[in-house]
Amino acid sequence: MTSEQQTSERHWSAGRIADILLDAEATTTSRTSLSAEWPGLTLPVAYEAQDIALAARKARGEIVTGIKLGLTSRAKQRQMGVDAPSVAWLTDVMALPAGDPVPRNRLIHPRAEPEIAFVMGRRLAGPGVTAAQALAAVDHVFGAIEIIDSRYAGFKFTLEDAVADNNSSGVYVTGPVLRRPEDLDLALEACLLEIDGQIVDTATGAAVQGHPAEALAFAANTLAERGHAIEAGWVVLTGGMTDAVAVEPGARVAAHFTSLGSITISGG
Ligand code: 0L1
Ligand code: MG
Repeated sequence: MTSEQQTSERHWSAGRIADILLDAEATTTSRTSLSAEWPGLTLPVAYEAQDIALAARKARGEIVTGIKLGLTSRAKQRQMGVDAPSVAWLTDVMALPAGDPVPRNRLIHPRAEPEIAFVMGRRLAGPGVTAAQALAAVDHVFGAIEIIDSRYAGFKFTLEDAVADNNSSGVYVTGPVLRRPEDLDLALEACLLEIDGQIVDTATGAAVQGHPAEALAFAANTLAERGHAIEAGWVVLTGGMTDAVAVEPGARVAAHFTSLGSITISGG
């Protein structure tokens, strides 16, 4: 096979993977892992599929509003059986207004996870970004609940599958308290995750790569390899602090942060 044929095969595969996953999302239908069927689903191909899907989202009018890290905490890596973090895209339709219930009609099997989120004050471009440089580019920080949804049955996937699936993107809701990053110690920022008033998990920001700014630096450096930067004004979800918990219809999910306030969402 010539190198031109190899490139075109790679593009075709990434494009097909993007189509399959966007269709599964649109029809709220889960499927089995793609990596089992496509041995060519390497990490670069998975990121290429993610970017092709983003182009399709933009073509239908969605606006890129930021990025979401995935699998940045040991809890999440253990839960999903992977050992590395990853980066994916956020668009405007993924932001859920505070007070809205989980939009179950758009989701297959929603799960909730608490996160520390940033809004960027200035552009951050890798390579070589350190956590200190990353934090200096942040304008403010807030708490968030991400409602993830996987297009794979039973959330069974490899890292490559999850990357191609935009890191299980669903929707996210942001908390009521904005803080400057220098005003709090994010490694010590704690969160209690509650379902129907029962605490189901707890974590501090240190669960996220030792400090959420490390996750931000990882994102800047990983995106740089693909020719992207993190733009001023973008939201960055730094990754689930705890395991993600299934959100049943009628459930009440709450995340209580030490300094970043409380967020409650109804399971719809
Ligand atoms: O924040 C996260 O760690 C999201 C990970 C996406 C993969 C998943 O758990 O479904
Ligand atoms: Mg997440």
